Amino acid sequence: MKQDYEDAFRLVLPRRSYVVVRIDGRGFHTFARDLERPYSRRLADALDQAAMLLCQEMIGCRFAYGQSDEYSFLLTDFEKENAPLWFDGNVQKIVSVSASLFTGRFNRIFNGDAIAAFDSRVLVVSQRAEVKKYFLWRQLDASANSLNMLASAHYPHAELVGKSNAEKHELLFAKGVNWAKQAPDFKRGRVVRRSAGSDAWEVDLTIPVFGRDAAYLDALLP
Ligand SMILES: Nc1nc2c(ncn2[C@@H]2O[C@H](COP(=O)(O)OP(=O)(O)O)[C@@H](O)[C@H]2O)c(=O)[nH]1
Ligand SMILES: [Mg+2]
Repeated sequence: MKQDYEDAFRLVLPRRSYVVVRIDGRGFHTFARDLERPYSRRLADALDQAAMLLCQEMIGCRFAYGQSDEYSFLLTDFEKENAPLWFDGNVQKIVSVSASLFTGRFNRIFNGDAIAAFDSRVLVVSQRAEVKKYFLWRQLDASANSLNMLASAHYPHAELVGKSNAEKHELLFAKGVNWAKQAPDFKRGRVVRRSAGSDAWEVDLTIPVFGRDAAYLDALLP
């Protein structure tokens, strides 16, 4: 049974690569409908707590970056000879256990009426420069999401369709709202990383714009 059926779907990650695991809330457009707009601290805090648990649990986790309803985790196994890879790189284990741990912790902390679900996917990136680009890409998405959330808290959807980012900034300005003055983590996202000189994990709520301060990601990436 194992050979004929289970092993046929056994997919294993290559060794000594950068591995990204991304968790994303399922249907959060609906789940978050009644939450604080434009930005919910309750939602962000529960996501951060769930991400901290995964950072502790995932072997080889270096840091995690989160925004909106998602968190991306970077895993590596090449800093030491014979460093282990989480679940020996078994993809089905990695995606299912990461999603279930994250989902369990999130729901316990968030303590809502509806059950939130999260999907998980795994990506393999061979080049360090491409890993940087991946996190730049997620942060660009964070800023775009953040502006859209702010704009839709002040204008009906119909008035925003087809508007450029510059036009959204102007519309907000007309109501005395300035996106630049929002909390830094709601504009740029958050990072879970090891505290300096300790094994404990902490959330950094004041991360820079990755594209402007290259040193920040550089220090996090092996
Ligand atoms: N009210 C509120 N909603 C949020 C917040 N952060 C994320 N969301 C919602 O979460 C959705 C996440 O987008 P996405 O993953 O693309 O859509 P999904 O497929 O519906 O989960 C956004 O469209 C928002 O509706 C927040 O801070 N407050
Ligand atoms: Mg989602």
